[in-house]
Amino acid sequence: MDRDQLIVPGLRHLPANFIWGVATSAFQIEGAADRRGESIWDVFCRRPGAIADGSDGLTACAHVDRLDADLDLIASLGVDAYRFSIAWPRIQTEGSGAPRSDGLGFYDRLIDGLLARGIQPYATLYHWDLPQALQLRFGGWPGRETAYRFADYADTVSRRFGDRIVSFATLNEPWVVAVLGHEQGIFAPGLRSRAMAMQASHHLLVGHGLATQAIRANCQAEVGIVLNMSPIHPLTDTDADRAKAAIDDGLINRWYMDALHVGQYPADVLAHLGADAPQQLPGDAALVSQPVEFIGVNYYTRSFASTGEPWSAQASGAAVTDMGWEIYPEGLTELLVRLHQDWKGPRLIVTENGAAFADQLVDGEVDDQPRVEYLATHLAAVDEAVRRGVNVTGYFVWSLMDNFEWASGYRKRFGIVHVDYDTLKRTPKRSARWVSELLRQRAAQRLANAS
Ligand code: GCO
Repeated sequence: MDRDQLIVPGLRHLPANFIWGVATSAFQIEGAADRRGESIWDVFCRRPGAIADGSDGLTACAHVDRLDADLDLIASLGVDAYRFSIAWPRIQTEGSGAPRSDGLGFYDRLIDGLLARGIQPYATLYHWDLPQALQLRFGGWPGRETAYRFADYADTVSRRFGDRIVSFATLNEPWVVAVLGHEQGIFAPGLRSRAMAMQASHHLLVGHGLATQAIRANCQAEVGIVLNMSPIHPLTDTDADRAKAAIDDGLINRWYMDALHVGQYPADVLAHLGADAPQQLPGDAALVSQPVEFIGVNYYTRSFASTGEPWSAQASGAAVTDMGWEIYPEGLTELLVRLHQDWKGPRLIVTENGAAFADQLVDGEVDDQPRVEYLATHLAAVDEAVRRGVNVTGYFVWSLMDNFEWASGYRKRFGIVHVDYDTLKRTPKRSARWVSELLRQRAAQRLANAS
């Protein structure tokens, strides 16, 4: 691919100080399970049929034991920042009490290694790997005590790392944790109760609020939360599908955005939930809706609502990724503009965007042109949102490297770096070269503009 094909035409509206990054999560890449406590995902992986290929995260990409080489890999991309998550069970084996010195030591090395390479550490406190001991003692997130334990964990982490972490996200995707984990049962802990899911959702947000207070007491890092959101379109133009779209939008988008901005859950959703609506305590609303510096937006595709289909029915004939998700970059512009217009909240960061494709390593190369095109079109969609007045300040590619894709195991590859799971060899794909060339050209443009 020659150079002039590499830049994304038209990225004229992203600010010069726009943050460019790549993202991962602890359970999906770290491995070294012998040096942390057990999480609910370790238990879920042992459930027959839970994971498509019967795999687990015990080894994953063995990132803990390949830290320096992986830090060099991240630096080679030319990114400004790296979004990673801290494994709660690697800090507190059973989710409470004195922190593990080996766990603190690992994240010290990770954070110091990033800073030494000029890369800003963006840490997520919770990316789904709840200590199993809290599931057993308090029932996990449906139990309010878990939110208090989370605040204690956030206090421990922000005391230790808050002097070097640029940005803390308290939670990654509370909707996925609550609904896929507690209502649909397809993620850990594999429960099937809408009432428990909605109570978990509320306690996750209470935990977010308590953790935000703990972080603010300990350091100057920015604080936010990461939400998975999508435009929800009726599959057909019928009253039934339009009504379904309104409620689905309420459950996945408005539930969190309203709670975080105004401290109230949407009335139509509460009515829809009836007896499954969560129990709240006095003071929860103010706790949940305390100001944060950013909302992280994880976007992959739009969803369709149909009375005939559960979530994310796809438009027939659309181009899709290896996950079966429609490739719909316009949806990212639509979502960002809507979030800006409807909530006028803090600045937005695209904390995850990327795609799985059936990548093939051929003669030491992975030509993932479809992923280059996915990233290029979605970056252009962010640029268009900025042109339309949305304050988007960063974009993180999901993901740095192929990794454990939850219930799909290792069958779905999202990385811009290929991982051979037999040898754990990392091989930058065409998309990694494209990202580093794009960032090289952006840096050159910044220099030219500054001179
Ligand atoms: C999510 C999670 C990631 C996933 C990625 C692909 O957004 O679901 O944050 O851990 O791996 O999104 O599904």
